[in-house]
Amino acid sequence: MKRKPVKKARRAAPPLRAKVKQPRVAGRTAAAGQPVARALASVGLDVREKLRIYRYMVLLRSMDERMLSLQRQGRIGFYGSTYGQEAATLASAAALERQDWIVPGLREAFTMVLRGYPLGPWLAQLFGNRADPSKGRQMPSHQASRSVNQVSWSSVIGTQLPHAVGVAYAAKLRQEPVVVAAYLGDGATSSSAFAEALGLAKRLAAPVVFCCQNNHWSISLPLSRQTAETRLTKKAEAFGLPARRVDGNSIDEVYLATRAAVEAARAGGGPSFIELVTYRLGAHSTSDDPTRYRDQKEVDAWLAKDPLARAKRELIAARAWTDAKDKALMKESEAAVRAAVAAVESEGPPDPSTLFEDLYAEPPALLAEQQAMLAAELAAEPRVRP
Ligand SMILES: Cc1ncc(C[n+]2csc(CCOP(=O)(O)OP(=O)(O)O)c2C)c(N)n1
Ligand SMILES: [Mg+2]
Repeated sequence: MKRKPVKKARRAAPPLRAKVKQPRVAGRTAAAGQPVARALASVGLDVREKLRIYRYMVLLRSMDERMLSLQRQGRIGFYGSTYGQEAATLASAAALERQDWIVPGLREAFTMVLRGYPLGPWLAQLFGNRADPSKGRQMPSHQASRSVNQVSWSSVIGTQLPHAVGVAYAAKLRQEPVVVAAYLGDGATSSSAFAEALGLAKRLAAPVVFCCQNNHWSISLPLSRQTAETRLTKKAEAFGLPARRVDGNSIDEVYLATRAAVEAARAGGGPSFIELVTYRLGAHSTSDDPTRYRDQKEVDAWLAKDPLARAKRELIAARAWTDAKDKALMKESEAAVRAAVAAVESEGPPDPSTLFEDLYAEPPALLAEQQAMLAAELAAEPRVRP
């Protein structure tokens, strides 16, 4: 992921509307699911569910901090953090049902853990070792598991979106009550696949909710320079999709908007689009240094809107949380991450014979020959064996 170094700090991204409106029914056009959606939106978010989401946000923050440190120590090769986007990521995923699918962009690997996936194999994927369910074949941070209905990040920007429409359309053809959450960044709205996916989704009335994390940056390119139309909802409306813009750092707004859109899609209302307005507080990835292109003042302004601090304040105000409990949760989360690292890091590399698995039910003769050759080489040169 190379980028040209930019010497001058860029102009700050355009400010948000001072006040983001209360959640309302997804979209403006009539959709079959609207009564359900309206009912849900007026109920509000249960404080116990909000607390559950917050706990995972804290765990994700601990994970991000620890993994950045491990990457700098050379213990993992690469990491993409969700720093600053925890509410947008986890509160939207929490609005899905178990049978729903997540097709992520670049920030949503940890939604798997929220949906019940264990920390151990999730972490082992970063080490690419013997405990990694993807057998060391994927770039780190590209976790996936059928057990929680989630495919891996799409690092090729935008290409996940037509796939997500395909998954949703398949569910529709099978008459299954499945909705697909298709995540994307603000930058992905400028990809050709975005146009293909939204046009197709509308035409097929596919049950897909496009969850766009507008974090204001596409690596070193600010929103104002990568797209002429910075109100991303307008881009979705151009394809006939109902579109909402919400405060992506508010658990309540994200959850309620996503829930309404998901239930509308499930009830046959077709696709919709949600712009989650948030901010990438950290680097694009461990291969990036944002101090070379970004004004610290802009970062500081968003640090004051940190979704974790905000959720903590709101939960304390609702008498559902205390400072003491919060301190204990921080410690507990850090300890959980450290324990999971300790449990998987020492695993050796995947067995070389696994290179030949998973592609063919019956390997062709040429592949079988190569497998035998590798086995013979390894037997003759045991030092290269894991
Ligand atoms: C098709 C394609 N073009 C360019 C890139 C290089 N690239 C990687 S991430 C990125 C920016 C993505 O920005 P955005 O969609 O806003 O997601 P964010 O990283 O902010 O979550 C780019 C241009 C790529 N991976 N794929
Ligand atoms: Mg972005």
